[in-house]
Amino acid sequence: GCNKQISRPCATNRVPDSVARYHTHAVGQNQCCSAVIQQINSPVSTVWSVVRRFDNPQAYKHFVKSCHVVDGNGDVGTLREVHVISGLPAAKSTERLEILDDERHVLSFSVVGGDHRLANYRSVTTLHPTPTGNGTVVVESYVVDIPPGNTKEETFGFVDTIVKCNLQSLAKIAENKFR
Ligand code: A9S
Repeated sequence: GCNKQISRPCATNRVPDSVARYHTHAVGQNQCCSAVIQQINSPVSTVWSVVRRFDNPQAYKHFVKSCHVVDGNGDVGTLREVHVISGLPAAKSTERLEILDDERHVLSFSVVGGDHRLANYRSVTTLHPTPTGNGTVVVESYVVDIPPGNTKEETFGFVDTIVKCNLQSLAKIAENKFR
């Protein structure tokens, strides 16, 4: 079978080219890719202090019950095992840190295992200061296989909802951090 990959920026028409380049994914024929954008009324340094903790996603991801680093010490290649709350069609996910750039504020991870249906999930999260410097724009894009039996629209619907929840929770936490 043919599984041609095309590289395209994923739903990031509203961001500048300098940002879109981090959100350009190789997307196979049975995959889909999308992006969620969230404005936060807190500086990049504050938001980054939460996002950069690959070992502590439960700080803002409500679906995460617990997380254990199973290999590595925080560098690229570090593996974490995430256990999720009940009620989701999954119990755990094994994830690999792909990018951690403290200067450009870029974090990326990929899903390498688990008992869920989001095979080959990979996301990239970038933070950008608003013109005043008092705020942050978060862009989170992802690419994932469309699970057998699901449509592209169902896949977007499911994943976009989770990512939006995570970023809204991130905004709440970052905005309350130093108050
Ligand atoms: O954790 C993230 O940043 C984003 C997503 C979409 C995570 C999804 C998830 O962890 C569940 C919440 C358990 C849902 C995975 C990998 C699979 C699911 O089915």
